[in-house]
This record gives sequence, C-alpha cells and structure tokens, in this order.
Amino acid sequence: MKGRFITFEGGEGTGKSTQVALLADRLRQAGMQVVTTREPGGSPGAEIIRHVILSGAAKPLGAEAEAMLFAAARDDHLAHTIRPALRRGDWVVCDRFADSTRVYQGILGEVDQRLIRRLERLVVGDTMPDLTVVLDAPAETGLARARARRGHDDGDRFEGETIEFHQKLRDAYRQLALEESSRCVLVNATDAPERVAEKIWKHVVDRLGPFETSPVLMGGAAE
Ligand code: T5A
Repeated sequence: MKGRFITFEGGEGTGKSTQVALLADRLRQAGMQVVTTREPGGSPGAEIIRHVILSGAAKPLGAEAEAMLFAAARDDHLAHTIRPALRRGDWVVCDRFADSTRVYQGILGEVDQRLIRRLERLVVGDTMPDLTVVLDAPAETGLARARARRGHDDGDRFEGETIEFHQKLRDAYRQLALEESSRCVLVNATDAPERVAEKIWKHVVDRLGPFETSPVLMGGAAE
C-alpha cells in the first residue's frame, strides 16, 4: 500500500510546526503509521544544507543559487526520508515542501519560473503531495508569534526580511491555494491551535478519507 503525503505551507509563524504535530497525533490515533519531517532538512544531508541557507551564508550567491540549494536538500530528503516512508505505506506529514521554493524563490526572489519548474520536475517528479494545507494569517501575527517563541528580535535569513516581504508572501500563498485548489486548502490560522487543527482534520478526512476509525475520533467543533 502506498502512503499519503501531506505538506504544510504558509508564512513565518503561521503555526505549521504546531499543526504538523497535532495532525500527526490525530492520524496515529486513527491507526496510521506517521512520519513527520520538515524542509529545508529532514535527512542528514539536507540538514547540513539547511544550516548553510538559514545562517544567511548563501544569501550573497543570490536567489537562483538558493533555489538550487533548496532543490539539492529536497532531493536528499526525498531519497532518504519521504519516498522510503511512502513505499512502506506510512503517512508523511511535512513542514514546508516545493511550494516554499515556488513562493519564496520564485515569486518573492523573482527567480525565473522556468528554472523553478524544471528543478521541481527533476527533483520532485511525481512525488507531489496528496494534500497541501496553506496556513493563512496576517504577516504581523506570524512574525510576532515567531519572535515571541524565540525570545528576541533577530530572525533567520528570511524572518529578517521587511514586513512588505511577509505581506507579499501571504498574498503569494493565497494565490497558490486558489490556483492549485485540487491539491491545496487554505486555512485561517488566527484561531486557537486546537480550533485550527479541527478545521485541518475535516479537510484531511474530506480529501483523503474515509478512514477506518471510530466516530469519536472523527468528531469535534464545526467550521
Ligand atoms: N524556505 C524554505 C525557502 O525560502 N524555500 C524553500 O524551498 C523552503 C523549504 C525555513 C525558512 O526557509 C524558507 C522559508 C523559511 O523562511 P524555519 O525555521 O523552518 O525556516 O521557519 P518556518 O518554516 O517559517 O517556521 P516557523 O518556525 O517560523 O513557524 P511555524 O512552524 O509556522 O510556527 P510554529 O508552529 O513554530 O509556531 C510559532 C509560535 O506560535 C505559536 C507556537 O506555540 C509558537 O510559539 N502558535 C500559535 N499561537 C497562537 N495561535 C495559534 N494558532 C498558534 N499556532 C502556533
């Protein structure tokens, strides 16, 4: 049996990591084997590339080179973590994936769309997500959450960008969710985490269910 592949996308601090953990818990309760992972990173080789990019060391090379580094990290992640898990029949829940490159490097970084698409075809091929949850919140809300969690104001390579950058990021993700509505769902992430999780669970059941699970596990607040 082939597993299912779910990715989370959105701006900084929209709650992706929080929701990855909550969804994984819920899928496990429903009897699935679940692998949680993240990008950039998610395999030993990709974690090394993560450090190079997020430290800002690659920024002087330009957005095109960064896009290639993200693609190299993704290639390693797919080979060593994602595809083996899917072949085992596990569910893979991933914090960011190829849409992040489309949005951050392609739209915000203005890297030629043809290069972005070629890299995606080459690296991802047919291992596209079955479902992508795009978390949506005002840029100020996300950045404030990310800063509060860290406890100081210095962000990583991308958190350090201007507020206009983060507003454009939000617009680009909303547009992506609209254009790819057969794969993506846009979820308002300004509610309390449990309420956001409930909305996501309903989308997962709707798009990828039904699961053989008890009605109690399927229940919860409506939206
Ligand atoms: N990138 C990545 C690219 O440019 N191209 C690519 O191809 C890829 C893959 C990754 C960076 O790399 C860029 C994008 C990113 O800039 P990262 O450190 O992994 O960097 O950072 P992010 O993915 O942006 O994740 P963050 O850690 O900033 O935020 P999350 O995961 O969205 O949010 P989370 O869950 O950690 O929550 C942040 C704080 O808010 C609270 C949490 O408890 C936490 O304290 N919170 C909430 N508070 C109130 N209400 C809610 N609903 C909340 N949900 C969470």
